[in-house]
Amino acid sequence: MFYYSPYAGRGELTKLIASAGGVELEFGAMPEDRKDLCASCGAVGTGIPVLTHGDLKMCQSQAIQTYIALIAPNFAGLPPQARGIDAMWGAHVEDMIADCGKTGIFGLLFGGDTANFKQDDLKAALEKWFGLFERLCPAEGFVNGQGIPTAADCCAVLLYFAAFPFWHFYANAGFDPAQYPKFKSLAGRAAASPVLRKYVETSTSLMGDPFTKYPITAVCVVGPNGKVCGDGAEQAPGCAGKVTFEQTDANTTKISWEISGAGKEGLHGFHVHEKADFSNGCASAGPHYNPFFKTHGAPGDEERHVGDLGNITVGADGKSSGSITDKLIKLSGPTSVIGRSVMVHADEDDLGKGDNSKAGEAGPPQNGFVSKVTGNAGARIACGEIKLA
Ligand SMILES: [Cu+2]
Repeated sequence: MFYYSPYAGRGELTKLIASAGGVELEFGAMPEDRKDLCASCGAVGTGIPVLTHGDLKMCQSQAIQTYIALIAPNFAGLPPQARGIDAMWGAHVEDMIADCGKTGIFGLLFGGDTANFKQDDLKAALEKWFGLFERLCPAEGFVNGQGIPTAADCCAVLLYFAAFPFWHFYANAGFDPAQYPKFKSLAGRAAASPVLRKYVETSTSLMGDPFTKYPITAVCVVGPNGKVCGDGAEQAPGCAGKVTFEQTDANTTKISWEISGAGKEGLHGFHVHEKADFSNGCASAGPHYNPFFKTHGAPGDEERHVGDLGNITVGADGKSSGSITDKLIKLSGPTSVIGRSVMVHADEDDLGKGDNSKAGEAGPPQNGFVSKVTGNAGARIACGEIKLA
């Protein structure tokens, strides 16, 4: 039985390691006064997390992580060297938190104390640690060269995806962990691995955030964004409209749209793309937003990009309006779509169920043959940047 707060903090790494290792953790309800529970687990004061397992009662996050990894069936064959490297990563994470803590960030987060917060120091600490992590990350596969992520890879997932406290460190320091490419792709690979993907998607603690206030709203004004030749805008030169987003809790965002001039009647692909770069019209907005390294699918599928919103229905008058609710579109935190783009396509999105025979070929996706990449949704007829309202 594992006891911790509902947010990521120092409890999250244990949960990630349990998931990767195939250990089913039970979560205990924290008593209102936890003094006795903590004391019985060997803790000073009311420190958490604490763990009970049969006769075992213990505390200290790193010790609990080690214990869970040792009993994990998926890690049964891990050599001692790998266990050592895993422990090293865990210790680095603790040292990083301690370094960041010296900059007054927790006083700022919990008490609004701006006077004693040293932003430059926080940024320097993060740059120091991420420089190290980048150096320790493999270009491919996982840290210990195993077929599945181990605790070291779980550290990368934690640092990249956990809202509390990590994304508050980054936001307040003006720091972007996505600037570390090997680290970013290791975190994405590990999060997308079969042993972690379910956990990462459904965990309420990983991206849960005590400091985010809902609702959050955003708008996106879409249009052809110039470049009438070459990027599809000529197929519906007057396509324009507005898309609004409202996130009401950690896993619910309502997306409403009103589009006109969308050309032919019928279904048109409708996505969030990675970037709001329109330097080459809608063509330069990048692929579907896909932080979890998945393949293209329908909004209700488990295997889908975060940006996969399916189709909108355009009438004979070229207009479309409607709304959907989605669980993966977020307006804050590590997988926020703010600063990314909405895209309207000329053709129907086949939702990953069409011709995919050229998906593996080099070069840009070839429309009509890349169902699991683009949904074969054709030209990009309107796009715009998603901005906080
Ligand atoms: Cu698209």
